[in-house]
Amino acid sequence: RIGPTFRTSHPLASGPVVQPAPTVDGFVETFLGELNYGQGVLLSQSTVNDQYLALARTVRRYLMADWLETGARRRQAQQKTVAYLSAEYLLGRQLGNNLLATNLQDVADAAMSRCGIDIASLRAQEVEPGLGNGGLGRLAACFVDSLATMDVPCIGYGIRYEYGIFRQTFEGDRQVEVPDSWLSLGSPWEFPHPERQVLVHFGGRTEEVTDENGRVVCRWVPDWNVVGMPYHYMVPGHRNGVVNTLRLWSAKATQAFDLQIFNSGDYAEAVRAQTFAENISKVLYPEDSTPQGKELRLQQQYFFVACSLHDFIDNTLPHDFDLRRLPERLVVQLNDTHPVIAIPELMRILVDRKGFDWDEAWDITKRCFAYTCHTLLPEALEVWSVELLGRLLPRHLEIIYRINEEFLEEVREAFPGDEMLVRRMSVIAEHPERSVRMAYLATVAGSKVNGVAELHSQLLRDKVLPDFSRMWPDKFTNVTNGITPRRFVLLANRRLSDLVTDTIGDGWVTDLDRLRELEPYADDASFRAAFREVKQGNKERLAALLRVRDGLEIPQDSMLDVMVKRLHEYKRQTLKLLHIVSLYDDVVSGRVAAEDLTPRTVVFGAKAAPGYHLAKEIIFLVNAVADTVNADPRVAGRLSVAFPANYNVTLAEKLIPAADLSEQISLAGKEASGTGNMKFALNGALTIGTDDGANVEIRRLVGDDHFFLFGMTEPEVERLRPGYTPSMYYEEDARLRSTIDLLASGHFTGGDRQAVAPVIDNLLHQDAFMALADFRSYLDAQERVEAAYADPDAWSRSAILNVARSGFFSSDRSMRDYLDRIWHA
Ligand code: 4GP
Repeated sequence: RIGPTFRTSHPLASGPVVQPAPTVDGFVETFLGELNYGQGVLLSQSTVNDQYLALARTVRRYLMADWLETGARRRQAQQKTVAYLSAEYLLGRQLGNNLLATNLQDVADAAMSRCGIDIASLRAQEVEPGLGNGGLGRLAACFVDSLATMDVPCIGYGIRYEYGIFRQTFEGDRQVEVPDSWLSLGSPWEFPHPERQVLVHFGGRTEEVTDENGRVVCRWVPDWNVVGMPYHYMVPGHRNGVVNTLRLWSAKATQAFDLQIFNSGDYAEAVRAQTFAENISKVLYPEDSTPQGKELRLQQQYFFVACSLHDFIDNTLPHDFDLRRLPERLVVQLNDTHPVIAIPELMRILVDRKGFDWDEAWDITKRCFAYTCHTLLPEALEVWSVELLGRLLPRHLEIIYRINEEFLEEVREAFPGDEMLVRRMSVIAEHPERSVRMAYLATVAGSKVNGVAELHSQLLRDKVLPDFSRMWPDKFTNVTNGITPRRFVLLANRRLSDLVTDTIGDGWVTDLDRLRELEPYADDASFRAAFREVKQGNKERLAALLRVRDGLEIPQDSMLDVMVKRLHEYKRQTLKLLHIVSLYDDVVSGRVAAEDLTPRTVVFGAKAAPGYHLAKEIIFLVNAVADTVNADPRVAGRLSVAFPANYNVTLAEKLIPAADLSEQISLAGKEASGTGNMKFALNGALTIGTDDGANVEIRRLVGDDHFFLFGMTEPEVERLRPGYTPSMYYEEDARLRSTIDLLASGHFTGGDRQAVAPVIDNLLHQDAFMALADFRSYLDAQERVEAAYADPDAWSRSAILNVARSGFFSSDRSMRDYLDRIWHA
């Protein structure tokens, strides 16, 4: 057990921790101390990296007292704790956020300039921890921020990947992935805790033995293990004295190397076991909405889940805690299926290690878990082959079998005589290979199952898990996603924040519904002018950044039209591309005079999973079109396309506040929620979007007049699906035909028709996400956008109303919904 080993009556032993003075003098003194004593350098000799590390450690000091105090208070109070289990946290840079949380921005600016340092260069030095792929990982980061701001006891558990999401570069317009060594220059925000290490087992077999009470019990005899080493990260609430903890696990070998083999000279063999073990937390799988059935991935999942449950049960609860009361103290939120192996793990802990009988253990387990689903793509629902799961976790497979057996008995009782139903609902799929359906396991065991937007939750009930929702209607609920206004408005958009605060006060930062108070100002000409100035300032900031970061020129007086998200067919970057080509085609074919085109700059940001071939072809094509369009004098000043590489949280913070138009154009029924859509609306962009995910709720809140809706609805998509023939749209729509012909001609690829064939062939002959069917409607909506943009006053009025009416999308509200509907914490 881990507990205090140090006993003294000295009054300072149990705090309070002395915090440096929040003054410029106090800050300078602490900073120089960190530089001298932490980095071991003098200011005059220090590098930018030294200074960044010292600055980060200085900021840390201002959080430390609150962190220790929050921990002590939580231990005392013994409240129910939310364990948020997530394989991904896409945190973004920490320095700016932590300066904001401590309200030290201005002090730090002044302190650095007193030291002759440009703080902007230190901010730029931080490499963001990209420990996630996209929406799901960023959502987890927003949620832990909100929970700290709301003072909810929460521990975020996850994996400390040594390499996060790859760094994207372009070579010859094609995506090339470079490892993201985010730790290489030091990581000042983490605290390793080797004394809290956990041993995690894998492999082997199970056997039955008789315990000391004469009962026959099952025992797992594993054949290898690794050590989980926790790193703690501070999660500060917004200026409320609360600092929660994010605990990320790193895998280490139990033995660094075999000395005997080393001495015999076989160095590679001597460290083989170490390399093998440490591979577990080496790298994030760069997949988004498409899990990979890889052994290492299952190892990662079990690894962090086993560490986390052990950490909570054995190292966080009081040692004499009565585990029958576990559901009063713990609720585990499963962020998608990645941590679902926690369910049999808790059963194993309770039955095999703590001696509970099965029924009691199952009752406890069911009350501890809840599951969030983040997708509607059937191929994205994780399954693990029985062969693999049994080989890696033989005891867990046995437990899953028994859970399933008892569950199917329940199904038979509830719906007698329906063996088809039993087969459909079984946690074990028989085809194409015997495997465990992790979403089903989560649904069987979870006390609640939620989708992430109203439409998604409805489709989850009706389409993805219909049998389960018939059996347990009350188990299903919705919690619409949200985003933290701290990072995505206050930090990312200081100009807008100042304007809002000057107008309605600063209460909105932790009570985002108060943005409603801005509504009357939409009709105030001077407010609208100030709002436009904010947008213009943000555009200039973006232009300056992209010039330096990517060598890209963003024309100033043009509509900034932004599509940033993972590259996925269902999100339909190709539809946006068709739109660009059609505008370009209009001009070069002479149908439209260039002067009649609304000046527009389209910005893309997107990473493709390295193994997703078609997505990478789409990236290539976007780049090729961008090159041609940007170089063509016929559209100069009217149409340009920018595709900065390596879209990440840091870039999002600069891009989103500058946007005029937000592209949310997925095929209806495919995007579970989206969260980028919320960030844009809150920063005063208007949305052009389909009736999908949270777009539905955004449109309802901001109003039809301030949202550009297009495309089929989900039921229309389903009706069209059988026999869908994309080439028909090509034949029948001259504008579409001309657009596709121009693309296919090789005009954008130096005459190379082969280079465009993969995307064009797919569109014409498959088009699984029906871009061609929605093309016409999309173009019409874009024309409405142009007409609206031509009236700056009306446009800014709409933009202001978007801000004022989007307060619902605060992740603070999402957390309240989780608390009310699921956690009851
Ligand atoms: C994403 C969904 O695609 C997105 O609609 C949603 O907003 C987000 O989760 C958060 O709920 N899914 C993933 C994934 O990122 O990896 O499945």
